[in-house]
Amino acid sequence: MNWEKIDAHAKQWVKEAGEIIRLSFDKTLNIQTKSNPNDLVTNIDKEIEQFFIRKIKEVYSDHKIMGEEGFGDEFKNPDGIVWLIDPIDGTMNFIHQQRNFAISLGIYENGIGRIGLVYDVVHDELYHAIRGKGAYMNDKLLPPLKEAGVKEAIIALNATWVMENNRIDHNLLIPLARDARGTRSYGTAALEMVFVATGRIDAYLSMRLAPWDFGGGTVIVEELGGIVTNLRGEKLNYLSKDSLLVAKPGLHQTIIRDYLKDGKW
Ligand code: 2AM
Ligand code: CA
Ligand code: CA
Ligand code: CA
Repeated sequence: MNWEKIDAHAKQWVKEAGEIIRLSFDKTLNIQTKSNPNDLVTNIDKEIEQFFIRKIKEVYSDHKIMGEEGFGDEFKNPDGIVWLIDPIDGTMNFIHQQRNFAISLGIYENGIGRIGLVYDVVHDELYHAIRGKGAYMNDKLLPPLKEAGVKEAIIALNATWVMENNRIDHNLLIPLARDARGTRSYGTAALEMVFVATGRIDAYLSMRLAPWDFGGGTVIVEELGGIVTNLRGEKLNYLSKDSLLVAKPGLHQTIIRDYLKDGKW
């Protein structure tokens, strides 16, 4: 497989999609809700997903596509080449702030991540990796991640997970939030993953994400020696929703062993 060629196409399309999103800032958005009143989608999310599908099908008609907004293909097995597309990760930020959102693309072969791209459209920062070929921010090679401990760590998580709720053992997250040097919440899983890759933060966790949220970021973080699992410490399956823990080496094992081990995640 010529991953460099696929990667070059993906890069070009992500940049073009970013330009469409930047131009949309001057236009009126059409905003709809999905599963609940805080689960939002706009005409631009849908337009960008359809843009990618059109481009991919033109050149790679045998590749399969899974996109958040549902314009991709229906399939149940990971065989062949699969593109995981989140046209806008951080839609609420896109709507309210016109920043702190990203395009995320993950390209998988038989369930194994080969290419990851996360594009911070507003800052024109493209995070990108081909498995085994290094991870980059724009054209700058990123250094491997160093080990870290909880007391020196900035950990990104959403405040709602630390509040009482019926889904998870929120009590277990309170000591983690307390022991960390600091906590942050950016509201965009894809960017929070690449912030771990660049060392801007040390770990990110979420209770429930989908393949299009973590597909691209995983390839980038793993290329640098970071660890990506669910909150039980198990490898993710790239066609299923799951919880997520992304962290520097050492820190990942510590968080699982000292904080999350007894949770029902
Ligand atoms: P999205 O913006 O593409 O929907 C927000 O904390 C992060 O969680 C974003 O990366 C967001 O992706 C993701 N997310 C996953 N499922 C969500 C949902 N049902 N509602 C809102 N955000 C969700
Ligand atoms: Ca969404
Ligand atoms: Ca998302
Ligand atoms: Ca999205």
